[in-house]
Amino acid sequence: VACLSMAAPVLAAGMEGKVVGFSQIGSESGWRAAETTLTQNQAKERGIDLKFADAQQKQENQIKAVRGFIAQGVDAILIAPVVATGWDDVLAEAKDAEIPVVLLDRQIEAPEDLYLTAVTSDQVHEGKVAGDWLVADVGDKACKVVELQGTTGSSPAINRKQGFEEAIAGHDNITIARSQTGDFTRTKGKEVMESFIKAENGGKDICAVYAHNDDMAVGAIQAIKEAGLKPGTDIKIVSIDAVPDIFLAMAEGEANATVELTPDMAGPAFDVLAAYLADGTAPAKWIQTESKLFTQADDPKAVYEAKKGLGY
Ligand code: GZL
Repeated sequence: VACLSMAAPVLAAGMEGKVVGFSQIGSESGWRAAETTLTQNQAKERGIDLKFADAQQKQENQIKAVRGFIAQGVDAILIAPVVATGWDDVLAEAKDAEIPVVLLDRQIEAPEDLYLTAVTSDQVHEGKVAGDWLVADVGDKACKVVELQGTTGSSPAINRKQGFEEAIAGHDNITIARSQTGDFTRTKGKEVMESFIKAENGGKDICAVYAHNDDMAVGAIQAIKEAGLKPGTDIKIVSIDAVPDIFLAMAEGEANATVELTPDMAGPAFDVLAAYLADGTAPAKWIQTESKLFTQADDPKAVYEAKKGLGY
């Protein structure tokens, strides 16, 4: 595992004129949109001809796009895999065509020789950091949590659930009363939170929301306010991504904690591809990006100002 600092990457040479196919999941969240923007910027700065395909969150569209890249004979392929399974066949086709594949921001369950490397955070750790924050915040008070899961079958949804459960294990005062996917979107996050509020005494019995990303948390905040409750005080809000809008909510006292996920996964991907395409240097199978907790104590207004220009 190679760990990365959050410092601005020094742009590596070696990819000028290369053709890279990028199968992106879609634009389901602010973080996803930022990853797309930063990938396109990185490609431009490095002289890469980026072929971009948006899959509208459907795996079959991603597989079709990858087959198209193989047919075009691209030099390399980036995939942000919407779900963790079902990739073996198309990755074997890329391997047969001797086209290296780099996974961005989500892992898959497949033989490691089918991809060059995966550039992702440690998503179990992200869930643990979120859970540890809540454990410290509630002390031994009884706390009923509702969970907004990411896309069903995606590695972040599986791993962030696991990490949060590890954090609250042994703290019997904290229980996850309801858990459902909000598919990483604001709209669905709001809808599911409305159903949780209805089911839990108008929301009065809910102590906290754990959302697998900030966009679902922002949707939940709207639902909580429409139910006449105060997000951030009546119901604590903890989520992941650290997109600018969660810091606006924090500055208003309407969100409490978020775990940062860098949207610049393409920089490290292009760096290792440059080396691999030059002389076959193979990177570690996992390039891990950092995770950092932010709370209301971290000057959220200033963080919002600093982040809002970074591709979101
Ligand atoms: C996590 C990434 C997730 C983000 C969401 O690595 O795949 O997908 O947390 C995005 O915002 O939709």
